[in-house]
Amino acid sequence: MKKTGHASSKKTSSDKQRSQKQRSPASSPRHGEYTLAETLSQPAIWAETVKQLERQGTLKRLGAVFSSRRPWLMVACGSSYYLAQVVAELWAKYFHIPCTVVPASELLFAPEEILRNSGAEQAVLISRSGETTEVLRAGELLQSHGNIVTLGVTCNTGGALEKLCNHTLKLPWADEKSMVMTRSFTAMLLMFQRLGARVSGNTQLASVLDHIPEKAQQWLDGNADKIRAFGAKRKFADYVFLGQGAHYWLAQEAALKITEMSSSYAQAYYTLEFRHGPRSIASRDTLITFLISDAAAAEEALIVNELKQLRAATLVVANRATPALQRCSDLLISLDMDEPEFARFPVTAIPAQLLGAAIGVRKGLNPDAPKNLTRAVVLGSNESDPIRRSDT
Ligand code: F1P
Repeated sequence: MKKTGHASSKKTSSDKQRSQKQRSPASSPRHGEYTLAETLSQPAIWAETVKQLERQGTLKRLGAVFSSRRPWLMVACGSSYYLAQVVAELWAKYFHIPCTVVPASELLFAPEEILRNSGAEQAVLISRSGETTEVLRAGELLQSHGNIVTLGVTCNTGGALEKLCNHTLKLPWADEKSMVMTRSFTAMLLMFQRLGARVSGNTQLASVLDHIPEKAQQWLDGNADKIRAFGAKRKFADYVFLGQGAHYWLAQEAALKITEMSSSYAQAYYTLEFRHGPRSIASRDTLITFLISDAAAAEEALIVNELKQLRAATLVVANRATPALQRCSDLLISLDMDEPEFARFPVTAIPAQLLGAAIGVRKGLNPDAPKNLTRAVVLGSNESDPIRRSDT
């Protein structure tokens, strides 16, 4: 029995965007126009996500099917894979939910090991497009293991993913016209934060998310231009993103944004791991962005200073500005939110989205349609494509 949560019939932002698609060639968008508009629309999209989930009773329904006690497996690709890793870290830390995350390709090449080691009884397949071949193949594989209940999460109401999952949660209002994921990433993140609270019965923690859309709007109004101007001002040879805990996976997503939007080389590390070798690249041609976490803030501030001494450019994203951070940041972006760190993760994802788009446009590229990329990675037909383990 397939159950779906999908947008109401009223004209959603996706419908409005579709009507935009018919825009005359004369009004073709400027480079990065869609990406910027979608990035700046995130607070409104987050509010719409909460409204739609409430209206459709989606979390209540899924909360009756899925459990915080039985092991989960999350399967995705690209930005959706990094999203799944952020979710698994938050679910483990705040809700003690056991969750393994793998790229879809890994499940296809080592299905028995992954299913045995994870003990998965519940699986989530995340795909904004709902068309990524590796994810669909993973869905087919999980279908053949009848004892695993599956949830598909997508922003495409008509994607192939839905046919392969027992349940599907759709967020079409969060989809992008840009090829690059921005608001779909954070809207799905917010949904998973609420889903984790729901299945673990910790609805009190979900309530700290309630005011994030309006606080994020205020924060964007005061910081978006600063970040964009910083990205447009100077090109760097290397972009590094550092974070601890779940921030490490936001750092991975940040690096992917820079690479996709500006065809630049970007790397991500656990902050303290950077000393163990990668530090050798620090120079005036390197921009190092720190996603400061509550637990590691004091130590991370020392590293910001250390790398400033090595003449690296430093961009610091922290909840509160401190004199120490002020002294060694070329740009210090503070969220200044009273909410606990749990509520701040979606906002922390935004600076790299703005930075990547600004760098891409400065380089004369179009972040809306990055070179060499497609909106979804759709591979050949079954018999021709190599995604099969040689011994199966
Ligand atoms: C996954 C993905 C995107 C990436 C590009 C290609 O898409 O890897 O993360 O930015 O668009 O596809 P999906 O499975 O989430 O649709």
